Amino acid sequence: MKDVSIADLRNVVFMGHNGSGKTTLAEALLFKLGLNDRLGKVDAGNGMADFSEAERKRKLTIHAKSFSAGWSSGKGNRKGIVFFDTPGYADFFGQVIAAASAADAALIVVDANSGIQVGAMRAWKLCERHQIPRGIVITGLDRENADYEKALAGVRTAWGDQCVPVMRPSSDLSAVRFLLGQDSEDAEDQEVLNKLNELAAETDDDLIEKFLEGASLSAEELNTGLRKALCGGNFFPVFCAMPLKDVGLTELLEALDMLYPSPLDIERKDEQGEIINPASDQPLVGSIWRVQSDPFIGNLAMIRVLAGTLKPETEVFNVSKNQKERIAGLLEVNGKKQASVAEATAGDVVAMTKLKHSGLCDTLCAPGLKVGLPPLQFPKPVVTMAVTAKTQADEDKIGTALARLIEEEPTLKIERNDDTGEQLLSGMGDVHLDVAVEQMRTRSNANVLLSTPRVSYKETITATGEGHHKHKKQSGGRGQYGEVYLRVEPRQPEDEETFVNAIVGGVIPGNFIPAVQKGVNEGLQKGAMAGYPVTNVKVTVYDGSYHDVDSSEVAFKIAGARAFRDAMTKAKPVLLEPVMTIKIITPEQFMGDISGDISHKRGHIIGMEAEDGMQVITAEAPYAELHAYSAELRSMTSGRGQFEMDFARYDVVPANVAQKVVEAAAKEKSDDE
Ligand SMILES: Nc1nc2c(ncn2[C@@H]2O[C@H](COP(=O)(O)OP(=O)(O)OP(=O)(O)O)[C@@H](O)[C@H]2O)c(=O)[nH]1
Ligand SMILES: [Mg+2]
Repeated sequence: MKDVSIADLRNVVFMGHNGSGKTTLAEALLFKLGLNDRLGKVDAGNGMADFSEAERKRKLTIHAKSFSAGWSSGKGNRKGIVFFDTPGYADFFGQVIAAASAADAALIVVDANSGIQVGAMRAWKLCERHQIPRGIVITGLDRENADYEKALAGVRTAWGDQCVPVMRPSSDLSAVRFLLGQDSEDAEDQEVLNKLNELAAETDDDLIEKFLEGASLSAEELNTGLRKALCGGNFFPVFCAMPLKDVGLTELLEALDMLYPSPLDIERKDEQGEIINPASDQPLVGSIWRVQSDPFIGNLAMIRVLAGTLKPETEVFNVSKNQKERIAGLLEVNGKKQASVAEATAGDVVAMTKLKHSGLCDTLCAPGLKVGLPPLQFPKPVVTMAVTAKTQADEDKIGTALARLIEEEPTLKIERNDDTGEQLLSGMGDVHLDVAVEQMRTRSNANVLLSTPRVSYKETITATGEGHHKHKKQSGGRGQYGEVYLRVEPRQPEDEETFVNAIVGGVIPGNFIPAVQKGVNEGLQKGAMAGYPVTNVKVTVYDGSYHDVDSSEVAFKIAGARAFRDAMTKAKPVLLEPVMTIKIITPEQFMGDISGDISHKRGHIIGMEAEDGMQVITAEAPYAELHAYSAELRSMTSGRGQFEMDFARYDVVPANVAQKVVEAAAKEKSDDE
């Protein structure tokens, strides 16, 4: 950052529950830091952070964004801060994961009215998993029914007494006090300061001796020690602020400067476990954490610089794509505001324009260097919908529009189901998919609809069946004649062919056999029960007859198709459905409801085990019953349960359920006619 040395830069990601006040805090800081000339409000839709149409309409954050600003504390060097506002809504957690990968530390926003909610717990877990140093800020002290002490107690109960309140609100809520570096006679303050001394001392053998001897640490020792403790995950400062009233913001900036790590304090390693030296004179390493489409300049690739110096109009190496890449311009992006920058160093987040080959999560390096970074793990999509075009013109646009969405969103997936012919879009929840479709509409003018995907049922048989058809028409002119006898039976593993020609003595001449097979194939593609593809069947043609003049390929094809249909109906056909393996992670208290619901869904539990204080349930259930599972599990567990599902196998559909599917297919067919 311009005029700011790396040691004076702080790079912090805001995380927390939906509606806890992250964007409100971000807006207040933007105003405080002079990036905005007024205080933007989420509810008024006039902020710099939630600026997209979709965000303003819903009054929530959908995309993670970074902001960069320099500031002066009045004493010492100029300081810099990069902060990320992230979504709290569970559907957009992929954005949080990406932003967290680009930050050095996290600030978990807890609202003083609601206390810790599931979104904050999810954020905490993410930080734990990635060893991200973190603190907590309790905001919303001015909200109705806000209770700072209760919120603080909740934080300490959930995350331990290493969560230390380094700030306190005054009793009339007109100010907050940052305890460090201040003298206080207050007993509670003394207790906190003593704890801070202890935590700092514990990071160093000499200091711990000093501490045990009763000597107090110097300000310098305390700072260094606390920052070390924070980086080591042994100290989580608790701050407080009232962003809407401009209370606590300066104190928060100063506290982050004092306690939070600079990019030089974070030991980042590459895939080989080698430490990446962040200094600006080292070779460049950076990673693209977000791709944002800009209506005027095309895609902006947001890079977090980890080491070295990035400059415009230079060549770099994209390690992930194994390809050279040319950087055109470098921009500092703050909401809609963009400004060119001359260079970026460790800790900075800037946007690169006009990249040809690079995309989300790619690693860029100095030419000649091949540093690989550990790949990010994103959750698998849990909701799938079919995407259909309203018109043919829309149809043509869909492919490109979908491909662009996928480039930007790590947790969206597209896939074509060859069995049903549907284009499927999967994401983390209904809102996620709605937003995606909205984006397609506004950006590409593609008018698309989402619908419940069809279940790819299949048909098969459970017995052997014999079928016969004689196709004979002799009304004037040349007639048609072909007769086929065939047998269907469940295919065995050792069967090599689906279609076996067992005709002897030429009762069906060899040149008509391919026509018979064509007829059979038609029947295999559209089964006799409900028109679904037929699987696991072996067909043997063993008898028939022909006519010297009237037999034709068409006649034998018709005879083949009808004989096959006849045989299928006699072979005890059944419907098959996809069955999924589901892995559900939930607090223990919801286990009963979840397992009851699974059996209600024709599923069953395969296993249960405890992991990290949560229960992990493995179950199987038919895909047809799981379409709304994401929303159902959320409501069953107040948002605390999560799940993943994978295709397991095809299973026979019970007769009563199959009958409904057959009826629905028949109805659809008659509607079509
Ligand atoms: N009184 C008061 N209201 C607040 C405060 N912080 C946030 N709010 C209100 O709470 C609501 C949600 O605030 P946001 O800042 O959008 O919350 P968020 O954490 O960004 O929410 P998501 O982006 O959806 O995760 C808005 O109506 C804010 O005006 C606060 O400190 N005091
Ligand atoms: Mg927000």
